[in-house]
Amino acid sequence: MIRSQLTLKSVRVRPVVVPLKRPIVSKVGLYQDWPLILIDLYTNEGVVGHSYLEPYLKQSMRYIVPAIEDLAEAAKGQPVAPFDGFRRGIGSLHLVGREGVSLIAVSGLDMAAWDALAKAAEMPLAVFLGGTVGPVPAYNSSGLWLTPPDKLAAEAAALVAEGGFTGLKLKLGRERLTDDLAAIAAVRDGAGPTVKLMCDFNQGLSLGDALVRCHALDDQGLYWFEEPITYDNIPGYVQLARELKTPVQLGENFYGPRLLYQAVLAGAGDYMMPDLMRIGGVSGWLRAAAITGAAGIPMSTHLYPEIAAHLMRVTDTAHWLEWQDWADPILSEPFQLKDGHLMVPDRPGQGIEWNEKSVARFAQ
Ligand code: SMN
Ligand code: MG
Repeated sequence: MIRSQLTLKSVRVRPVVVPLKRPIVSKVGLYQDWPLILIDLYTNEGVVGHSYLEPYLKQSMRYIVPAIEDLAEAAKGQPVAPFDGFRRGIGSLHLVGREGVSLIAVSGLDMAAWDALAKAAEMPLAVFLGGTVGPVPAYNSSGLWLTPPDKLAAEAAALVAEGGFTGLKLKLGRERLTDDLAAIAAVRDGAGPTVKLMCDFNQGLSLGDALVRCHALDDQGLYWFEEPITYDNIPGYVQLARELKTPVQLGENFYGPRLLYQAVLAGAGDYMMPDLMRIGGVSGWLRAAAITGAAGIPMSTHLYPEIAAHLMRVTDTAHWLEWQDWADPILSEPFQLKDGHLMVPDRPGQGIEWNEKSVARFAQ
């Protein structure tokens, strides 16, 4: 029997704030806890799609939640067809901007729509997209913030042990070079010499400072330099990527595949790592993956490890999955890690369901 099209009935959007094991101390802010927006997309056929967004700023949920609700209201009764929904959503919001909140809201609904479609087909999302379930190489990005270097060795050892990881993300860009060097040495000490160090500056440096700092760290054998400067300073990135031996990574702040395309064309980075909330959900990711795939640029994920793991199984130039356990508190069955890999579960859709008790506890 051919299953008829799913149609959108309603959407429930819930803000929660979950505790973090290790507070975030970074150039993008200090966070003791972490806001999540949970989206449930109900269809007239009874299938429910889930997704979540990580908007960083608790207060931003006040305006992102209604944007998602407005979009869903306008799509009521329409087919759950994410590519169409994407065009319709961004088309309706472009007058207030094609980027920022508009794209964030569209992305959240897009991910829930793909989840619903894969569930209706009774397939894991990776299988629905033409791939298979299985392990995805991951690095642990749940710590090593801009905290005192003398604490980092023990933390690095603990982060490796959380999943047999062979890669860790480390924040750099301290006031003094010697402190960055001390942080790198401490992490190597705790993690062991073979663990790859993905180094993130979170746009904290001016181009001049980035040239000085990155050249000074270029012989440290670091795995990548991530976002040394403002994400949209494309000529600056072109210069950094040309001058540095260490590969330059960027992309978590690209709003939509076109910005990524322009960065690829310009030669702005060796590696790219779109964020699902900004690139346009699953639809945006698939389009971005076609661009990096054609260009031969390795593509990594940013946040959203559960859905990102499915997408990595079908991404031509799939590189590294960024692992954080931040959504675990509200998931009924958090994903499993094995030997530095995140295991894509053999469950329908993304394979996430909410732990409603925790959701109630962390509700805003
Ligand atoms: C990041 C993510 C979430 C909070 C702070 C910093 C980051 C990353 O840029 O790449 O993980
Ligand atoms: Mg980053």
